Amino acid sequence: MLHIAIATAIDTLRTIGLNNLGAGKLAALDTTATMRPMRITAIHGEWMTVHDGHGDRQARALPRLLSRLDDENDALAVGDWVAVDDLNGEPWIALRAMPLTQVARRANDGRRQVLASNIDTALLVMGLDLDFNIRRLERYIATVQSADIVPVVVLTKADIAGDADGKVAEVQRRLPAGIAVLAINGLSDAAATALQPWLGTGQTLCLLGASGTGKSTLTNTLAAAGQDTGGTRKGDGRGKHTTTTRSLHRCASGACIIDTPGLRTWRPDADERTLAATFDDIAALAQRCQFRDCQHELEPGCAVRAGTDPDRLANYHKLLRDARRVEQTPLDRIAARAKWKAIERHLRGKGKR
Ligand SMILES: Nc1nc2c(ncn2[C@@H]2O[C@H](COP(=O)(O)OP(=O)(O)OP(=O)(O)O)[C@@H](O)[C@H]2O)c(=O)[nH]1
Ligand SMILES: [Mg+2]
Ligand SMILES: [Zn+2]
Repeated sequence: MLHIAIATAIDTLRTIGLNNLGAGKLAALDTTATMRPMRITAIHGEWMTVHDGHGDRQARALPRLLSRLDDENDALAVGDWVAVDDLNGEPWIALRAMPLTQVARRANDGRRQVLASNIDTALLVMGLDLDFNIRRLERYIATVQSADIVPVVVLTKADIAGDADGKVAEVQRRLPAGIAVLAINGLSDAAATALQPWLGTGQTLCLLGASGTGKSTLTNTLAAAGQDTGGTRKGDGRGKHTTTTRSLHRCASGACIIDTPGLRTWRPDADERTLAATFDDIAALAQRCQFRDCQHELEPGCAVRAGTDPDRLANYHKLLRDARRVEQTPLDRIAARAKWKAIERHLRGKGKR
């Protein structure tokens, strides 16, 4: 039921990124008259910063909400729309609106970890210095697209890179057409102009990338956020993990941007089929393979192998293999290993003849 408190707040919440679909999800919550709709803008352990469009407060979440989400392998994240209740003068997050999108990953122990919610565009940040790695970029893109979020490739440090235009062309050649690739200087206001198409009012962006690539630098340029930025460790060009928590900031353009700590590993939280579908260039070519169930490995008449960059295809296979491994039960894994051992033995035997 659309409660009066929610209905009157919706216009104010638009200034912190609420769109019509999000408003619908908020309206679907079973709120009471004392609850107020807000957005989670930062999480520091048990305490979260929530914003109502005018100002922010620190709140905790009701244990019954936390345990219900936990049961569903879900969790509160920066960007969530929530209903905050007043209990004895203290704000408590009582309900969460169903997120329109979530950026999530699998932790090492296999648990699902939500990084951010209600994201329209993910800026995949990669430095044009030592950090440059197209395979990693392809993994990020597949993960983001399988969550129905638009990826934009942002190559930073264009001002100090040798051949920024050449690198942009290299990335564009490798990726399917339709994925935007930009080279920017994150310290310059020109970065806001380059990103303008994704920075409209009501849009929420999320920065993803390794440490030291310039996510916080870009956040400061777009949102005057005052985020700490770090130097780069001498020698290996890697960042120092300056940012340690995720936080949402308002840009002058009316968009919201979520700064995140550098990703070390990012194991996708998506099944094999969904990930495969994000490689739409490969899916299109696969229609023309000789065998309907072609795996694009060694089969004759494979249109994918003939028409795809070999490194892109190798990365595709690796990503799907990794996804399969996460989905597999220990018994499946033993069976798969036995099968490969048998094939290897077979091939070795052939080689000897
Ligand atoms: N010249 C130049 N320096 C940049 C650019 N972007 C970032 N830097 C510098 O790179 C260093 C790291 O930038 P940060 O913004 O802290 O990187 P980060 O991605 O937030 O790193 P973590 O918080 O550790 O994940 C800082 O010294 C920045 O000034 C850029 O486009 N050009
Ligand atoms: Mg940072
Ligand atoms: Zn094929």
